[in-house]
Amino acid sequence: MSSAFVDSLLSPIVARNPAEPEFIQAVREVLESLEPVVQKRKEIAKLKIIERLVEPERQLIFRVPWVDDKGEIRVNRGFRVQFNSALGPYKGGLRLHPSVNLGIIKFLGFEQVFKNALTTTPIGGGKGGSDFDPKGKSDAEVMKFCQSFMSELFRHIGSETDVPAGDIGVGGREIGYLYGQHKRLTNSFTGVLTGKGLHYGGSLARTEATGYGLVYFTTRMLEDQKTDWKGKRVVISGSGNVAIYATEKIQELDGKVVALSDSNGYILDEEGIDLAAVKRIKEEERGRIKEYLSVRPRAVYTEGCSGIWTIPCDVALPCATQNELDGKSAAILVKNHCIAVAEGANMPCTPEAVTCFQSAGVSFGPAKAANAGGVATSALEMSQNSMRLSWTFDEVDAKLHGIMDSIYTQCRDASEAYGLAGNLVAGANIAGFLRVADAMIAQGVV
Ligand code: NDP
Ligand code: 2IT
Repeated sequence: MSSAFVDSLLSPIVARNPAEPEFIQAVREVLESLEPVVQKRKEIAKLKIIERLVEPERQLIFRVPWVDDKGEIRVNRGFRVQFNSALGPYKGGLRLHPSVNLGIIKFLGFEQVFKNALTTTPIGGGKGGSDFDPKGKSDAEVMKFCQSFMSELFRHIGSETDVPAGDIGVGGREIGYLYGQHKRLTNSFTGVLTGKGLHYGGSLARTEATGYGLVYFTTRMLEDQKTDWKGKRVVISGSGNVAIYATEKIQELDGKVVALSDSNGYILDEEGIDLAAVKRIKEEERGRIKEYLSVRPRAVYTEGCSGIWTIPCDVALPCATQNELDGKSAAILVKNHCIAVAEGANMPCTPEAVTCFQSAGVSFGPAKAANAGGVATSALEMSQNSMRLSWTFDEVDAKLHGIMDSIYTQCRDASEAYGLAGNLVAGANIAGFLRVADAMIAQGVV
């Protein structure tokens, strides 16, 4: 969808940010939702809110040298993009994956600004990471990388400044190593990272939060169609943190998850996924999803990951990575009578896929709303750290559930208020934008 409004705002952004297709894709999607808002609120154009919002407040790129187990020196590139602090300290994960570059971190940081606003917790948006590939690395190598990465990053972050967390390739182990190095360098024990271990300041339910939150959000989408998870056949891509805990919650709600994947291929288990086996393979052994066949020989493994969307299902939850579900896959899901798609990953559906779902009347939950449970619970971890108190699992889970309900309501109400009822993409973009824009307006030209 192109319009004079989008084109005029986007062309200088494209010119200024060459070779960053994912960043441009994320910006374009938001701009496509904002025309009615800018028409109604004249000060937004006058105060150049959009022009300011698309320019990160600060972008850091740094060398990360480390020594591997063979004594070879390796050099990676580290990033932290501090995108917007209108609502609070920069907040967002660190991604360790060979595909990481500045454009990827900027798209993630940009999305994070709106997502964090939707949580209504006091956090701004940022993102970081490195092109380091944790696959096949020893524990010692991962630790050395994390220590080197933090040896530069520590100058730029702080519990009131910028609070990183996990993302692809960064879980409890990496957060532990990063935290230890930060503590050593600053001589302070502070809530500078979230996703920490429970014995040193982490929050109960943070591990589960993104997956559980995704399911709470999707429950509301299903309720709008007067249905629930009971007996629903569900396909989930990925088999990492988000995919595993989405599966766990769906099984608790009597849905049937039949497929999971990793970057090599996918498994289909018509009996329903044995989650204990997946957790052992993925969380403990750091193995490949293919190994699931040794536990469930009747399951089927297929090489290549995009084929997972050809499996007939009622609900599809892409939980692996950006642009993993394209227009062709979306058309197959529609043909197979899928009724709801919600994004656990960040921007996993291409624009063509989103258009395909929306025009076919498939309920579609966009990432910045549907996967906000992780960062929302990170904000709850920050609160607990500040209070020096720990809430129980049930307390955190109840707050998470309340936040996901509120995000759904905000998206629905904003879409209705701007004449776009049912379009949760527009609703999320508008509701998130207005929160950030109002804070930016109040704070002047900074
Ligand atoms: P993990 O590292 O735990 O798991 C990532 C999963 O996605 C793995 O199964 C991985 O397979 C697969 N994957 C990664 N890259 C690709 C690729 N290029 N092609 C195919 N599969 C791929 O990460 P998370 O579960 O934490 O993150 C998954 C998604 O959710 C990301 O988009 C992330 O940004 C988003 N997200 C995460 C949150 C969190 O709290 N963790 C919060 C909100 C969103 P393999 O092992 O083969 O690489
Ligand atoms: O994409 C995301 O929202 C995350 N990776 C979680 C960020 C966080 O700060 O918990």
